[in-house]
Amino acid sequence: MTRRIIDLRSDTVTKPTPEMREAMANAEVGDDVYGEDPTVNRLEALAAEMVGKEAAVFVPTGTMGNQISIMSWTQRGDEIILESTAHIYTYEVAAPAVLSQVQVRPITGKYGAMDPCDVKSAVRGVNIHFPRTTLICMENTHNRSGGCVLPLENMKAIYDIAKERNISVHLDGARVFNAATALGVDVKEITQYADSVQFCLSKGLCAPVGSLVAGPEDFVARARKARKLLGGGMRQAGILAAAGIIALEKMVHRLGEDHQNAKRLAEGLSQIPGLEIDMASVQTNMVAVGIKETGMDEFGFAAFLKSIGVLVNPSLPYVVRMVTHHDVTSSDIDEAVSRVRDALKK
Ligand code: TLP
Repeated sequence: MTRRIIDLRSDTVTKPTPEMREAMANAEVGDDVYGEDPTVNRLEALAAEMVGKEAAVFVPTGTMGNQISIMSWTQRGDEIILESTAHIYTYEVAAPAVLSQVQVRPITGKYGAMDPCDVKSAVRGVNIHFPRTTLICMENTHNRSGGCVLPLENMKAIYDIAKERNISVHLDGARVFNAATALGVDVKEITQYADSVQFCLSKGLCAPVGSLVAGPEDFVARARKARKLLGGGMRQAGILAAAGIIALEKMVHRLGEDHQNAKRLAEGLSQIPGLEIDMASVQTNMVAVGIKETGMDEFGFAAFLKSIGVLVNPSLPYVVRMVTHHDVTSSDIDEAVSRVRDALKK
């Protein structure tokens, strides 16, 4: 009997819904480099409005969204502050160094949150030896900490420090709607503490492709030009934007289900001898599972789970990451837990 594959590697694996596919097929389109794609224009206006910013630009990926934001806020030789396991620092191929030619100043956080005192002391003073600190990046939800949510007070404290020193703040909000859902607030309550925000349509919101970068008009104009520089000026992108509009209008409200499934998964796995889960870190749709006692490392454990039809990603040393999303049900979660329990028993 072939077993159904339960794919918990990432919420990026979600497929577009039938409604998205229909909207994509029927989308009104034009050449977006001329600003003439009505569906892209509608998505950008909707996105800006939702996160409380003046304007937004549609980009192919979250990585490009973060990088054009850094390019648009900084100059060559500047320094940017971020948390030491931030996606921008860990998973974006050293793009801040390559594209913006800035130096990154990583700060160790707790559950993804930097201590505002550490941020304050990392901001450079005026000195002929020092680079200029021109940008602080935060990430909410925070991927490498296991999807933790930055508390609003933490974001505010860091934003206030930045504003005192005339520094811009960028939010990597790839999963900012998960953060808003977990906090039970409108997403604007979060994005108010950032000058610019990047958020993804292609993760828990199920769109096939795309992210948005939102912020002040002049910043978005620079970001649009940086997108062109990187080859991200798309033509009849309304085909993609049509799915993005449905992602924002119809998919945000259901993210709580993914969070409940993550808790269910974490509770189930935590009963299994050899697996260790910090329940305090299970705040959204991710579960970081410590596996040291199984005698396998994160790569070996991921391969072991693959052999029983459960896909996960290796994360930190002796930790694998499991992500819940639209395309796994609560019974898939129960099935995954029982497969892991049975396989480890053997
Ligand atoms: N994260 C992916 C992988 O790159 C690790 C995932 O599966 O979680 N910011 C954050 C916080 C992200 O988690 C991601 C994607 C991105 C940016 C980049 O988005 P894309 O993949 O669209 O470039």
